[in-house]
Amino acid sequence: MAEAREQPSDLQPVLVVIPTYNERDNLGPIVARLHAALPSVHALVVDDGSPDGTGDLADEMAKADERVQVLHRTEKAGLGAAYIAGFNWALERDYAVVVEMDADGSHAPEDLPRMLDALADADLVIGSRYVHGGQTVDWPKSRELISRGGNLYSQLALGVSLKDITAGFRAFRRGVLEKLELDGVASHGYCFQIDLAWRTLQAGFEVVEVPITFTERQIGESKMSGSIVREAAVRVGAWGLHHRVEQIRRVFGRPGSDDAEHEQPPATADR
Ligand SMILES: Nc1nc2c(ncn2[C@@H]2O[C@H](COP(=O)(O)OP(=O)(O)OP(=O)(O)O)[C@@H](O)[C@H]2O)c(=O)[nH]1
Ligand SMILES: [Mg+2]
Repeated sequence: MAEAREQPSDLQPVLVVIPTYNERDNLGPIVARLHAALPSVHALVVDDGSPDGTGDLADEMAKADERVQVLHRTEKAGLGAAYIAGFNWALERDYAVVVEMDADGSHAPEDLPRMLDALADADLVIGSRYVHGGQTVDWPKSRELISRGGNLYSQLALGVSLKDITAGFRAFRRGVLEKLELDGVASHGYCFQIDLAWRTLQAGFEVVEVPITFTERQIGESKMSGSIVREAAVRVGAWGLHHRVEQIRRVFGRPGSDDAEHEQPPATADR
């Protein structure tokens, strides 16, 4: 169990964004664990009108604890859109660090203090299942295969060495989110995670992976689907192709035009 402690002053205050869709049974326990591990962090629940009343529960929690805030959105618009809304909410306030964390218990809040420590020497810290010391618990082999396949595909397509670019447990320094053009991010499912990591690397920021223990959700339903996998495959392939074309253009002294891939952030660094 991680001990409760304070973060360096330039890494405070911290906002943990928790997107929810039908997580009524998971939300209370995960926020309690978060505050046991890190009493001073704030949590923002971004709920997309969950039919099971997760949003109402979040309101009750917010009433009882000033560290909890809620952002209600009217319809299920995907994980990516929920995070972008949460990031914009954070940037309108004075948060120095913004964390992504699932509500389903897969991301252990007890791992977060180590991740925030690593942020002292990084701009983005990714909680990684696939670096030394990282692990998955109770995850069906089929899901791990999709996850590992998605990572290998991303490594090959984008030429990055991150071991877990699809991971959704992350801590960003505020400056990263300010620099990335968040309104141009259209990815929905776990492609959103690849998208943000890729944009962060392209902008020249330091990205570090810290080992975590990822545990299969115990309660509730996964929102993972075939269309989420297809979205990632198509988009990541297109980004990789665009990146390679830009590299070739640079070698031959012909800087590319901006209209080649309208969603692509400008490449300011080669990683
Ligand atoms: N606000 C909002 N939250 C969502 C949406 N889709 C998923 N989430 C939340 O995002 C987090 C991750 O979703 P999961 O269904 O666990 O998806 P996953 O972690 O990729 O898949 P599993 O590994 O199967 O759990 C959970 O807290 C969900 O409740 C959405 O459309 N809107
Ligand atoms: Mg999950």
